[in-house]
Amino acid sequence: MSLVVSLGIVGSLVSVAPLPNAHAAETVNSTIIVAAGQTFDGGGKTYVANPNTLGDGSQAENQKPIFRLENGATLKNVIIGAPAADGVHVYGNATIQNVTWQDVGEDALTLKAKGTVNITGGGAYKAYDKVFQMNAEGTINIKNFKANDIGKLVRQNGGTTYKVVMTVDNCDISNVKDSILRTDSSTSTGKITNTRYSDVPTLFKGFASGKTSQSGNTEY
Ligand code: DGU
Ligand code: CA
Ligand code: CA
Repeated sequence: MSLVVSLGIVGSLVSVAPLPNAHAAETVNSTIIVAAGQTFDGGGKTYVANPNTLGDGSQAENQKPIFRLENGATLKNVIIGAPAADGVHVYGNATIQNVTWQDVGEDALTLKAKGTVNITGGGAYKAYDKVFQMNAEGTINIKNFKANDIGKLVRQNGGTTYKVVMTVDNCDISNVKDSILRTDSSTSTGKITNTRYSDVPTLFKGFASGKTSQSGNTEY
């Protein structure tokens, strides 16, 4: 009798006042724009694309991003789940802090206009091809980042000759199909320091001689 009564109380509490689910993902129907100089702090929440409006996260080109960062914007404490569509697009400088792509879509982040992108913390997983795509000149600094099961960590858009500076520091990169940093430009530079890596065919691909440097790395 008392068991039935207490279960009844629990049942009515749950139905009247359900606890908010901190782990519920938010489905993004149209790209979230972070205005110039502004910060978007996701507070650890997971965001996924509506596959009908942004893209299904396959290798099909021309999908839309979940986030669009204008010059000087910051994106922090965000988990991007599946489908991830075309991830994050950056127009100019950006700061990316503690952003994790659980299952990279077409790619994870694209530089669309000249700038410097500083990425610290977070990680990227299950990228069939590219994680960070550089479609404009600039710099990408990746620090304290983890990547596993990826094609390439950074790719300068194929066949382009502008200069991209790519640095990787204190990262953990594993199960890579192609390379960590790849360019076709003779002026671009790549630097990998203090990084652990495993199952990586080559650290650098396509760089001119003298344009790469590495130190303090450990293969495991
Ligand atoms: O040649 O430029 O994959 O931004 C093809 C395209 C291609 C880009 C890139 C991207 O490299 O669309 O996703
Ligand atoms: Ca692409
Ligand atoms: Ca893309």
